[in-house]
Amino acid sequence: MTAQAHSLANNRDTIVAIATAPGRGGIGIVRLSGTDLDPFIQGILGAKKNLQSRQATYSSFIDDSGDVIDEGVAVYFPGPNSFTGETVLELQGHGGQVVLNRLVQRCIELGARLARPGEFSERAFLNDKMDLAQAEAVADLIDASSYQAARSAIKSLQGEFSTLVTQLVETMIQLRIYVEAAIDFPEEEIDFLADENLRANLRNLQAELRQIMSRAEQGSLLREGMTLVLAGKPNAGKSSLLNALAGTDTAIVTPVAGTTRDVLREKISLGGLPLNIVDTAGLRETSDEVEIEGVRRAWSEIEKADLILFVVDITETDSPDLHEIWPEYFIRFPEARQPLILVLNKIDRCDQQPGAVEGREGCFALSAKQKQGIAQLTAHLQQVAGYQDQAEGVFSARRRHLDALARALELVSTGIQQLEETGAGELLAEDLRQAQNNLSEITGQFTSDDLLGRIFSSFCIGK
Ligand SMILES: Nc1nc2c(ncn2[C@@H]2O[C@H](COP(=O)(O)OP(=O)(O)OP(=O)(O)O)[C@@H](O)[C@H]2O)c(=O)[nH]1
Ligand SMILES: [Mg+2]
Repeated sequence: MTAQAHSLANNRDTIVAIATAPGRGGIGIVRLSGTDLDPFIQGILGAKKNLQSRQATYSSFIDDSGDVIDEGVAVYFPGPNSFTGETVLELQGHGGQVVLNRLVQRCIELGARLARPGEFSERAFLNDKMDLAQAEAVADLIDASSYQAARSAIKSLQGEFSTLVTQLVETMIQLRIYVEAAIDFPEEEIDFLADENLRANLRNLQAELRQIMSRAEQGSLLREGMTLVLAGKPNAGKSSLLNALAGTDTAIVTPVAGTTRDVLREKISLGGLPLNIVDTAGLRETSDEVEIEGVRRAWSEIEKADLILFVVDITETDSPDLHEIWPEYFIRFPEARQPLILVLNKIDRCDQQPGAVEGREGCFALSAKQKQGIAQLTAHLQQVAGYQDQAEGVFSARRRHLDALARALELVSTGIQQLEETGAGELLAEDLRQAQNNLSEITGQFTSDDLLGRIFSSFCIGK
């Protein structure tokens, strides 16, 4: 199925939206996209201006009674040479909300309708201006919270990811042709399925899928970051550690046990790795109503964490064993698989060295107050996350891409196994067919309208 074959609703309408960020700015842009923009050019720029393709034309923007709403520059992109592939008009005026809203209102009077979130990108996709992974990269580039994330998004936008995926799909098609021919012509002299080349090609395909996955995983990590929850008994120093990691005084720190009650969130970047740190109320039995709620929320955050730092006061803890120190966790989540790090805090009060504790897996010593061992912890967290700074060839990727790659890899692996164990070409052919469909979902070659709707609606308006 080609992109155009998708029938998303209402894509004949002229759509309009403010393309610049809300708030005040030197310039504000209203963008229109549709098949025929002449009525808008006449209605807003006055008598039909002789707009040159992709050139700026200075003009007044007028309302229905000829009053001037604003003065600015109109840029005209006749289709198909535009972002959406349709005819696009950009009205660049002054960046005030009232002025911009009036311009949008004027466009609506003239027959346009407000664009849905992501609708400009959706049209670009439907008109084959970009594939789905690229359209998502536009959103990721805009949302990037670090230089590294932006760099990986621009790579995807330029098509690096899509090209690799398309090449893999091509390889799969070649293999399918070969395998299906072997099934259809079993009377041939040569046993195609026993051919060493076929096996070698399948293994190559498997290796390439693995490699793309690891690059995409890095990209997804950069995009989404990890959620790290600080948990522990009251006064262990969780809030102090949040402040030390964030380098700010976000959380209140006092010697009173039970200081933190609300869940506190701080988004930080550890040398390019985005991390959502969550500070929670100290876990204990209590009759204080507010604190009970705080503890309940703490457990709910613990459940959702990608990584847990369990903080203890080293002067009050002799056991090195988390099972002994924090049995409640293992009782509540008997099958918990989150990485868990035991942080021995307050080493300034004993003679423990900062850093990973020798001979004790997943145990880390530091002083949140004196900021000893924080840099080592940061490096350790990057390592746990599998983050490589300066990693070349990382492209932005989403959960949905990783899932599709993982399913394709699994299918190819089962196919290889089928072939080796039973020599069954039919099963291999079916696995390859499904693997190909999964990969094609990434670029949008094979995607349901439902999925498309969900993807584009998560974009912002005007994009
Ligand atoms: N000596 C020393 N004191 C610390 C250290 N970290 C925290 N403290 C002190 O321990 C007390 C409690 O610190 P908090 O960071 O509020 O502890 P918490 O775990 O957030 O406590 P609750 O919010 O009550 O659960 C404060 O008096 C801190 O100054 C440390 O590394 N060394
Ligand atoms: Mg606290």
